[in-house]
Amino acid sequence: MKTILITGATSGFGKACAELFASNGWRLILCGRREERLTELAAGLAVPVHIAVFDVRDNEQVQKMFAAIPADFRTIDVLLNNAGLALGMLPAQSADLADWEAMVDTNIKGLMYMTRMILPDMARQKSGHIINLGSVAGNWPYPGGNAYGGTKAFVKQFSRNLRADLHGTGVRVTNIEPGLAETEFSVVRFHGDKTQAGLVYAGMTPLCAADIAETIYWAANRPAHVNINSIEVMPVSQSWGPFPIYREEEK
Ligand code: NDP
Ligand code: 8X3
Repeated sequence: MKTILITGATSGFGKACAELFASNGWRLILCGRREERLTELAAGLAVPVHIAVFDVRDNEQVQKMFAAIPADFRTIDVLLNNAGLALGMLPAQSADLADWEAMVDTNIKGLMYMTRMILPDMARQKSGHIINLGSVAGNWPYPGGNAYGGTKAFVKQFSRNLRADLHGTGVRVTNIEPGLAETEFSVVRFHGDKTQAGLVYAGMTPLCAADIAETIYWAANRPAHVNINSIEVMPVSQSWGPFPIYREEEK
């Protein structure tokens, strides 16, 4: 039985991955800050589940979590670095610095803490797979994407550099880069404003959490000699626009 550790399993992609991997017989380590959600999720799954309640931004909590993993769950085949968030969509010149710091602490530092803890074991066992949640925002700029896109660009390049360092170990690294997907993502981004969040998906069909879970499951289940470096996925109704050109007569 294989084991996957999923950060951010209380909602969205992480929860959908927990359900999909469990239905395919994987043992799960489910992480998040909202304990009651993890307990409820675990209760509905017919595989062994270890719950870990902690904040990925706190390296001491991350280290304690790894130390407390029960023996049966210690050989981790896949680390899914999924916990993350966007906060705000204001232009950089008026953005809230606290939002920027929270995104850096979660999307960059939290992901690094998790990865650094698990890599020595994976390198020693000469197998394992780090799957990171990047974003189209790490590939393409858009107004208001500023620090969020910056954190996901970090995730992209960090993923590639991990592959370089892990050369010869057999450890795989994949960066998943979704576009618009309806989860709790936009409610979090707009600080709980459900109306504003709903407008993001109005009149279009966004990706859903199951779409990304299936993509992640596929990447995790390629033969051991195959490394999927990255997968960018958008809803059909999301694409690119022309470069805006500022004209002197604009008001
Ligand atoms: P959700 O808001 O639905 O889920 C986010 C998850 O991250 C929650 O389970 C939350 O758990 C966890 N999380 C957030 N902060 C922390 C923290 N400090 N410590 C521990 N866990 C934390 O969003 P999605 O499922 O959409 O997002 C998952 C990932 O996918 C993120 O990295 C996001 O940036 C990325 N992504 C999302 C896209 C989208 O359009 N939805 C597109 C591209 C990428 P809890 O609050 O319980 O701790
Ligand atoms: C989330 C997708 O397009 O809102 O990473 O940045 S997008």
